[in-house]
Amino acid sequence: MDTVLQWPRGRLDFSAGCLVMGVLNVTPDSFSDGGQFLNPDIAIEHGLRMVAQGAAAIDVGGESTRPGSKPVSPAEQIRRTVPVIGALAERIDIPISIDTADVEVARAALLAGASILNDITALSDERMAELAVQQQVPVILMHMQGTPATMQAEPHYDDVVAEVRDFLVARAEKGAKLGIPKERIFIDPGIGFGKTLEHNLLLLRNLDQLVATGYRVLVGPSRKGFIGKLTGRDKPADRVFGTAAAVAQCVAAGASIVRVHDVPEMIDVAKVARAIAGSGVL
Ligand code: PMM
Repeated sequence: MDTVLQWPRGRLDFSAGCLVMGVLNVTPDSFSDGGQFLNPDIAIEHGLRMVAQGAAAIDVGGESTRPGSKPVSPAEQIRRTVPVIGALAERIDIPISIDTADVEVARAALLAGASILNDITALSDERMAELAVQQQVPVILMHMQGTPATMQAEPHYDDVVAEVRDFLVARAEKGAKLGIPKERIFIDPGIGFGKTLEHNLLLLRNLDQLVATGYRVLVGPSRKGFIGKLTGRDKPADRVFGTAAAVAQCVAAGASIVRVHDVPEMIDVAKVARAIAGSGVL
């Protein structure tokens, strides 16, 4: 796999090792930053701040997927995200991804200037793959057991690492068969999506098995519930150091991107972890 991923409307350079993607949720109810960036001006300002802090990409979402959350209509997701994506795309030159499982939202976001599809349902709707092929953009395919409304009720696996890996490889192969070039497919274990604390730990501990599939790996451990359980920190914003430990492990295991809320802090973590791992040129 080349160290630089290039597509008609974007570029990501992995030569220094794992990159940091900043999260920008334009929602009233995301578990960590819900309500903070619902005002488009404030969202745009935060996006620009993360770029200035060194984010390699920005992930914009208009639907909370926290445990127990209800789906948001495509029209409302578009209303929330498109103005923010449009304004950011005019001013920044790093890729913007759209966090949605809805193909209409994805299409509108790409039209507004996004250039990566972040699909937490991993091509459950084949039209998402067709859109990626037609628009020549990378896709992020995430594993989830159940749906956000029900996923934390009673997650069960016989072998969580093998099942998540096999699911992701199957979906990535489906995407490749539909015409998405392999190097443009990222796989993501979906930390917290239908997983107990033990499941999340096993996935992070064995992340090298996802990396060994040959697909680039993206991981989103940032401020999540498993960190709260381990540290006793109820407020997501207080989970920055816990997130740092998870990010260090992702970098050590060979992940290509970590999706985080605390961009400058995790860039420092990534720099040190990359240097220790001996990845990239420093
Ligand atoms: N986590 C959230 C939302 N979208 N997308 C990917 N690819 N991976 C994740 O782990 C992920 C995601 C959870 O909510 P947040 O936006 O509040 O972090």
